[in-house]
Amino acid sequence: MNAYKTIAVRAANRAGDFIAKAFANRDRIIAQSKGTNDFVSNIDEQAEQLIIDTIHKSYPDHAIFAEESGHQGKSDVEWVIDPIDGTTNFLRGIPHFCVSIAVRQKGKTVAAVVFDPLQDEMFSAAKGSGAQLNNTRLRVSASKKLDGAILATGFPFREGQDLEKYLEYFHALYPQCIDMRRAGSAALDLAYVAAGRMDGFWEFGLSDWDTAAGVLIVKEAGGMVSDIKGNQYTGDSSSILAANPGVFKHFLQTVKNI
Ligand code: 2AM
Ligand code: CA
Ligand code: CA
Ligand code: CA
Repeated sequence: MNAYKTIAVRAANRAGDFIAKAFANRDRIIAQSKGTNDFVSNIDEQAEQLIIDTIHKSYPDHAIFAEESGHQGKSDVEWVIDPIDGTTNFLRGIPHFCVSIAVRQKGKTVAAVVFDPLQDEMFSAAKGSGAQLNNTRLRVSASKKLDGAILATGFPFREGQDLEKYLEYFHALYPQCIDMRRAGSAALDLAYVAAGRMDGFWEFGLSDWDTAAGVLIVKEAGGMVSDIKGNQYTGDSSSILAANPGVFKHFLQTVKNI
């Protein structure tokens, strides 16, 4: 196994166990607001530190870019960490959240894990070696059209986001597909596209740490990723589309005039 992926899996397991215990013992969770509709808890912060400690034990010189503590160190290798993706679910007692960790070498993602500790599902990928769920190889769904597709999405809950624009896309897409799901964890949405549970995923306004791991897992499972107009996706893009190749093509055709 890719050495970085081994450490990412170890860090995600450690943090995931800690988060799952806290989820079961709800009384030790202290939530704080970071801004409008944006929450963090002591568990996010402690899980992030566990992940960073685990990485630094094997790679003391590697750089870190983590949601709650920001940038740390300078190196060709950078670990992009979202300790709990789906904090709103976590705080509400909704059992749908994950740990997301990506490893970048000179700016290219080479290893990734998305771990759902309650389902004990470890989605992972190493560049050029495919994607797995636990020990099983992953493949995106085979559906060729939007007709028959289920798409995951996220609503524009962030301050300053354009709800009308989002609804224009929704109006164009919704009648074409079976249904949409809004589950509240972008990293798991991407992992589910990789696993063929969803045929595609689209959202506006995500951050690098939300998508860094999931994007590699989708690509290594045979999926395609771009921004919502079909331009190359980077961690700074203001929108994301990830889907199997057939749905990807039809999605872009459907929204091209918006
Ligand atoms: P987070 O839990 O790490 O903050 C989905 O829309 C994404 O947005 C999630 O991956 C989640 O990441 C983030 N998010 C932040 N606040 C949210 C909210 N109020 N509702 C839904 N998602 C939220
Ligand atoms: Ca957050
Ligand atoms: Ca997140
Ligand atoms: Ca988070």
